[in-house]
Amino acid sequence: MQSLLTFNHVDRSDEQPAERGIAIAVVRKGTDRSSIDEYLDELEQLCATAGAEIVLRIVQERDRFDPATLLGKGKLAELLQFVRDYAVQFVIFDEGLSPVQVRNLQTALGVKVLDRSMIILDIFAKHARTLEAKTQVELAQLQYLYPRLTRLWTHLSRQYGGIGTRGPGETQIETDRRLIKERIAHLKQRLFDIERQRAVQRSERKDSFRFALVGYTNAGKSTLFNQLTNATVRAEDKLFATLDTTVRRCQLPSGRKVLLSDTVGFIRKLPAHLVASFKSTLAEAVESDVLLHVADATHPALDHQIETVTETLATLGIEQKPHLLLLNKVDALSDRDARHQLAYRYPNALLISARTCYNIHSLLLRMEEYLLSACMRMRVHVPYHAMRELAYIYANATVEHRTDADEGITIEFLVPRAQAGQLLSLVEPFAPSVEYSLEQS
Ligand SMILES: Nc1nc2c(ncn2[C@@H]2O[C@H](COP(=O)(O)OP(=O)(O)OP(=O)(O)O)[C@@H](O)[C@H]2O)c(=O)[nH]1
Ligand SMILES: [Mg+2]
Repeated sequence: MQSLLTFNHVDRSDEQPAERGIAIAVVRKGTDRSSIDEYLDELEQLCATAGAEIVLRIVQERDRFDPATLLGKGKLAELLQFVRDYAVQFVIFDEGLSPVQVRNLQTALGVKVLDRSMIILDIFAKHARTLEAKTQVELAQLQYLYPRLTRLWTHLSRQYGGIGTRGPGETQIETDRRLIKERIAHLKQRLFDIERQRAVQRSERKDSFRFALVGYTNAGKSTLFNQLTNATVRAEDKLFATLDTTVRRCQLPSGRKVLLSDTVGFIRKLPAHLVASFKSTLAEAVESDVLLHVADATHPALDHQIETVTETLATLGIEQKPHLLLLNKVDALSDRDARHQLAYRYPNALLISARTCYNIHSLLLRMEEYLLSACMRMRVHVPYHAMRELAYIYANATVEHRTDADEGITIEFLVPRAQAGQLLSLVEPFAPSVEYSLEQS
């Protein structure tokens, strides 16, 4: 019985020809055509990442949406004809479908019917590697599928298989809601335990200044991360190549060190369950000092992608955090004018190329500015009998300068504002033998 609920992914992309499908956007009359194209381009890219090919795109403009099937009867008949003519295995809708709509459409069309969330969940399932990511994906999938996990789901996966149906319950008919609930509770507990461990690790790093890379999926976060930290995390031309968080040290031009994290990317209409399940993965970004928002400057939907990321940051409650917009991939922009236009449209952004390292030094200098503006400079004279305190300073601050004299050691260091008070209270008991001066950078 347990296997019913265990996540069960089979990667078919290398073994079988890609599944073929029709992508359909049902929009209100008068919706801007270029946005619709963007949505369908992205849907097609999502399908390609999941291992499927879109052979036909349909846009259906409507004044009102039919609650039972989204489409009207006439359109549905037309769609059925396309399904037959093109011999496709699935139809995917850009909008969210209710379980009832999925069922009705499936009955009418005789093929698998998917929506955007299902394909995103499918890709997450395909790319999850770590225990944490697998647990998060399974939880999100079960929560998403819970209302659908009646006979419909097992019927679906048995009948059609393939993309959009990978997940719990592939092989068995018993879809006992009680068991699913138990599994959800179990996964939540497991995530809670993982999060507790993570919290301990994060608290050990809390004295370091932290930057987090965030951004739309495929913007180049991992490529930039590798450049800045000499790491080798997976970076590829795929949506959601990264599903977990990696933290590494990054050295700034002055030699000062900060921490940098790379994490899962965002996308338009990211299923709410996924955001909720990935909370522990995103905690590093939530608790960072500065966000580095990486955007793909060559993408036709650049503005919308930036907006989506800003909205997602707002749902995480961190849209007010200091952040720097990085317009990446400028090496691939065709002409100089394009760069100038970007610089004009986004005056506060930094144009970079993670691939060719263009402006990476400027980025490091900007990071240094953030660090300095959040720190205080202190100069302390420590007598030789206070070596324990000296060691404490070395452990908790960035020592910039040290002079050894007969009567003791004078050191100058940077300490994050938040820790300056604590450090002072430690140093003050030495008064009057200890002098200190504060200089704000
Ligand atoms: N031309 C160009 N391509 C880049 C640049 N940076 C990244 N890429 C390419 O963009 C694709 C995505 O890069 P990743 O670093 O995996 O992007 P990501 O933001 O980590 O993506 P996810 O983890 O999937 O959300 C890869 O094919 C990279 O080689 C760049 O500066 N210029
Ligand atoms: Mg990545």
